[in-house]
Amino acid sequence: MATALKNLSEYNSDNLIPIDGKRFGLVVAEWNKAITDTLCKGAYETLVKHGAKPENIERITVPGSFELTLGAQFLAQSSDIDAVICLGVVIKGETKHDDYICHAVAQGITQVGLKFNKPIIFGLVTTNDEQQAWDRAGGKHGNKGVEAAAAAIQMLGVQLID
Ligand code: RBF
Repeated sequence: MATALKNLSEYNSDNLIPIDGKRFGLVVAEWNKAITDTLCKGAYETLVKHGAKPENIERITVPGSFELTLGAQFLAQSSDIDAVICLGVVIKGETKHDDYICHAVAQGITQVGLKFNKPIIFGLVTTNDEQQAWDRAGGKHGNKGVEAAAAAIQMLGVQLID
């Protein structure tokens, strides 16, 4: 299983460009708020660690992960924002709601990224239970928010190469 091998807080800094002039949007779902706040902290601290100015990081909250896509679009349509990081936690329940939400978010985020030609990062933790989610929000598998922020920075570097 990939997550058993990869610690989400470990990434290769060699690929990351300086981001002191860049502006970031964070879209954070309120479902499973304690966990998504921890993901958000990991993402925020990673951006600041790599030179982002706190005033250049805009956070918005949306009700649940399903709304991450529209939240991302609100931010992406602003010419000020260079990259958007979407953070949510979807935990399996008795029904297939998790499947519908995850597929909708994956497709929606892809569309927003292609429409606005900006990195829109899929920072969705999808697990069978709450403990597995905590394991990926600063627990034994690291923090998905850190990984998502590193992906955003790396993608901004990729854009520069043409
Ligand atoms: N949103 C999440 O971010 N994570 C969840 O695990 C989650 N589970 C849900 C389970 C059910 C049965 C429903 C109806 C909604 C759930 N949502 C969850 C909320 C969803 O993303 C969205 O905010 C609401 O459906 C309103 O559009």
